[in-house]
Amino acid sequence: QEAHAAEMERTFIAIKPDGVQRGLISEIISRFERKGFKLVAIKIVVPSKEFAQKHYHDLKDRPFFNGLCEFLSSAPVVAMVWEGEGVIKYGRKLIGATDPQKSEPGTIRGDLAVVVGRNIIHGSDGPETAKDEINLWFKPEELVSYTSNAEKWIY
Ligand code: 3AN
Repeated sequence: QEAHAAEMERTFIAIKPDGVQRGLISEIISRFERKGFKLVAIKIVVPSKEFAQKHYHDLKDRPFFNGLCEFLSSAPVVAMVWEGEGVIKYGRKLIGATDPQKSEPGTIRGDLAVVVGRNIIHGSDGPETAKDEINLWFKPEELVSYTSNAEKWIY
């Protein structure tokens, strides 16, 4: 039985300034799309430093916190919400380990990034952070619910 769209799991994914400037937007979107996840919200924004601090509030005591927030707010970020069964955990799998030196080949960071401070993408790390991050970055009306009926568009 098909799960109702409103009950489907959702996660927040962001392509950070380095990913955007390196021209990796389509590459990253395509990996989530081909896996079978569904894009339900997307926008390109330059977050303020205060906004970046809110987004990374869990890391406020880490030595790299300030540099990280400076970086996230320095240039456009592609903010997205992806939907699908297991998308939070599997999204992290597609992304790979935080340190690109340790992420496996075949993952986004493993294939496309080199250093931890410039690891091109963010993904929520659990159901609670997913909910918080989606609410921080998007208004409810910016998220869509739809059933894709691919057959309908084949003539
Ligand atoms: P992830 O993004 O894999 O969830 P977190 O939440 O531990 O990892 O870290 C958030 C971000 O902070 C990372 N994506 C990375 O950009 C940055 N970061 C993490 N560890 C370091 C570090 N040791 N030095 C510099 N930046 C770091």
